[in-house]
Amino acid sequence: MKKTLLALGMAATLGTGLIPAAQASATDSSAAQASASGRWQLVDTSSDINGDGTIDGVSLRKKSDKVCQVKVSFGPGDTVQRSLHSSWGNPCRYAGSALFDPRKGAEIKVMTGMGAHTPWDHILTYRDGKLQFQKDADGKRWTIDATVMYTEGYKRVVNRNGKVRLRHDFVNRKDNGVWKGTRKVLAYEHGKWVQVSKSRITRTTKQANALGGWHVRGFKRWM
Ligand SMILES: [Ca+2]
Repeated sequence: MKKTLLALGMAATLGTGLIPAAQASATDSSAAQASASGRWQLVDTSSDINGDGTIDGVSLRKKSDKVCQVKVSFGPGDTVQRSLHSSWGNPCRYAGSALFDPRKGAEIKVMTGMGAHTPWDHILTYRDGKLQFQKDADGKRWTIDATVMYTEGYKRVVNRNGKVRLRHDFVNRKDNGVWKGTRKVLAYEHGKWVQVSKSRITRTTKQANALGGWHVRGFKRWM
């Protein structure tokens, strides 16, 4: 197992990019959970970021107190990188990759800020030869939360028409264990997430706890 991961890591580092994505093993969790230092750190060797069917290497480094950098290696001499600016402490932590939008290639999530209990994430997607920001419908960064008084989360679903939708639920605790709030449903249209509906929701405490965090396969739930 270790040897396999090492081989994958080397392939990604060297940019050979020859291993089919379907055969790639899970991300090395110890590397993925480590915070980036000033030097490039390979954090993911199991994701296909550009959607060509082979795995790519994802690296992170904390360039400064306010800048986290992401680099993706596709092959020899073929890399792209992007700087992520933070005004919230810049933890610069890799939070996973996922088939998030409906297009080919995985999106990359990086935690670039942390409040008292609120993580702030950048999500990147590879488009037109560049790493581009994938923005929430109402902001550049994405956030979830969980406290005794409110909880917030995103869930990727496929609706009955086969379309990818992203649900954003936010609820506040009211009296008698009742939680009330809103559900916004986002669709990915013309290269961005747009809100297609908004409704009032009511949840029990157990249901409210369950909706908090990220519910997207490949993204860590709480960071
Ligand atoms: Ca690839």
